[in-house]
Amino acid sequence: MGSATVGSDWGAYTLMLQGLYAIIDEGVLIGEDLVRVAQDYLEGGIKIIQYRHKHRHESTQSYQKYLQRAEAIGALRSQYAFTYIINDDLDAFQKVGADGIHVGKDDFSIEECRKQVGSKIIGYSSHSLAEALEAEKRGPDYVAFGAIFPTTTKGPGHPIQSVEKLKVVVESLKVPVVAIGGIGRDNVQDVVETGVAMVAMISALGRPQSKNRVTEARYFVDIINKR
Ligand code: 3NM
Repeated sequence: MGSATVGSDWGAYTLMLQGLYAIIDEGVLIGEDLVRVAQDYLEGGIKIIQYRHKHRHESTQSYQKYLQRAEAIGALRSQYAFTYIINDDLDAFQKVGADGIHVGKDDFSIEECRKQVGSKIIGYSSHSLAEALEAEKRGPDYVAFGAIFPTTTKGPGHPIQSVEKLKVVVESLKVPVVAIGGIGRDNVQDVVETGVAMVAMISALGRPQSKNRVTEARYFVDIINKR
């Protein structure tokens, strides 16, 4: 599988860049208690959580609430050992003392992030082998590749890859790879068999709201960690 080593001074994190990678997306889990959601995922054994809120700047109030939630999720690290990643917001990353930041091509550059986060984790979203290889040269700690399957979480026109393409990316990169997009009960096994280091999910873990999220998280953690 993809190496999960992220640098010589990263001993404590070496094991944390692998396994199930839960994304708590404000736009998908609308109106829910996201700190509770995070807690359920952690109870279910998840070790990597990303908090993502693409509409955080709609008002000052919504940004403040977002920051409070970001902080509250991060504070769960006093109870659970997990890696906490903030999506595309260096200010929030600094304010909440997160373990890492995740960016894509329209966000802060990897170089800018590195200046600000030092040796903490930088993740980058890629949508082709060429982009993944090019991004890797710029020094992220992991590269995500997607969407592996069709997903309603991203808008229409989002590129859809395949398990075969994922396998090529996993074999071509030295940094750990995250598979993302449309992954759930029906296809997680195929994704795991590519040897990918991490498997990211938004809706399969958190939707519908009636799901027992602890059980759901544990189901996926067991499959992903079994290999
Ligand atoms: N990024 P779900 S696909 C946030 O291709 C995101 O980079 C993607 O959500 C990419 O697990 C995606 O609900 C959506 O499909 C993932």
